Amino acid sequence: MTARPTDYDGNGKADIIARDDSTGTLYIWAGHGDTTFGAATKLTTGW
Ligand SMILES: [Ca+2]
Repeated sequence: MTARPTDYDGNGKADIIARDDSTGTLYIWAGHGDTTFGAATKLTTGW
């Protein structure tokens, strides 16, 4: 897995996006702004 923090949805709270290198699937964990994150959500495949 490779991951980096970025504000993917533009709400001012850093989210985590990670790619599963074995499947090329991108997941996002939406940040709550207090260092906690929501459940993983599949973004897209083919990465
Ligand atoms: Ca965000």
